[in-house]
Amino acid sequence: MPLREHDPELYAALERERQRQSEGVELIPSENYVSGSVLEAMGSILTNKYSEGYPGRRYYGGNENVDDIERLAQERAKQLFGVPHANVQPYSGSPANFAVYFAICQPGDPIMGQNLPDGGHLTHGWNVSVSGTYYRSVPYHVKPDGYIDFDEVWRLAREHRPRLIWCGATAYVREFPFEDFSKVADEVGAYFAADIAHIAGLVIGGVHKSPTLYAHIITTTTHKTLRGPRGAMVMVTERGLQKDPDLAQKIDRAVFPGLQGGPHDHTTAAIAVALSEAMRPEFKAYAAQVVRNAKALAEALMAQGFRLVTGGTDNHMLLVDLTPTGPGRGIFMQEALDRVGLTVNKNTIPGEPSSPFYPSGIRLGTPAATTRGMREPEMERIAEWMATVRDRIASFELPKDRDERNRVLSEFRAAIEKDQRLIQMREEVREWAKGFLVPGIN
Ligand code: DSN
Repeated sequence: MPLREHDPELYAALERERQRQSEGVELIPSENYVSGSVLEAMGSILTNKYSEGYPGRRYYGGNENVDDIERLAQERAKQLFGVPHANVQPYSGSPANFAVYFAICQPGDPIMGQNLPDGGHLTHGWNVSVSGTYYRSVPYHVKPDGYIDFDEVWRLAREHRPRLIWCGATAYVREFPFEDFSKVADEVGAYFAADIAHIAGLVIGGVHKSPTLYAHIITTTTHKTLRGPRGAMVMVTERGLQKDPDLAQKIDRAVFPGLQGGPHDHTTAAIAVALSEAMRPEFKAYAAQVVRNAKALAEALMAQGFRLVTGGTDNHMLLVDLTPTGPGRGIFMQEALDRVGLTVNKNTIPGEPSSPFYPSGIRLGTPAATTRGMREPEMERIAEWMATVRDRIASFELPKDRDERNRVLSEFRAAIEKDQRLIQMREEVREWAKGFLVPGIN
């Protein structure tokens, strides 16, 4: 029975989301639209199977087809990233990173990663995460100009002799200095893990330096610029095997049985499909356009008077510093842009003067819009809309006092609901966005 008839309530919500995804512009840099083929693999009967173990070494019968599928995904990952070992089973990025800790660290070991409010990831040692509580986290920071403070990285590494150093972030707009990190790791005897979740598709596309020659371990999600299903991989490089010949087995044991049970075979299949898509020449062209669009959007936003962290971007992402109009304004901008169908996320900026929940910036990126075929002229249009939205909400300031803040936020939400220019803009965005096909939907 079709889902529409089988579960109309759920179907209606799904339809609303389908509409939201096609009638707005997705600018969250960690999101993308997968192909119809990836969706087909993801929604397949493989979800019915249990497959604890690895190809040829399972704890359940009936895995001959799943073995073939998982081997395909592994081989494609190895070929694309030029690594000798790939584990494609982690459920998502955070479990992939925890597998790295479980494979090579003991509780209490010093570890280094980019500080969360400076753009780093929760799992790289932030204090509310297991990574910052079971291990002794020594975070490094970005300088006021937004670039990684490499003098600090050297100083902290020499002082604390970390077991593991992470390079990778969720809000960093410049090329990662993988080679420099490998020098630091070598000098202090640390493992060097590159978390390329955000930029994996750019690495494959040749528009961001690859960490393969420098890192011992590479982790990545598969659903961001890589344009696959929600999932992740942990890869071990030749360098990693030179440092520790057992590293691949340690990673595999950490993923299963260390942290996980049965792999999600439907996700493994969809990862294999996405990796095959990433091997095609069109994917290189896509990755290059993602970066061109990000640079065009950066230029257009700056021309509209926005201030960007580091003054631009090298990758798919932009970080807008809204402090010239007051601290903590990320929430106003995110919600007002949502109102007109432009989806971004509020984000901290270097030296954040407010708080992570009420940060002073917004983060945006071009992977999803580029998948829909948007190009440089469309980036200019988006920047114009963003500038108008900024000007419409310029009178709202975020109070420090909680009750006062709630009052202002209520007033703000009521104001953007009835602002005639924003209502009109919602229709403009809707009509315009519908002209760009969404894979898997149109
Ligand atoms: N949630 C991801 C992102 O948006 O960058 C990081 O885990």
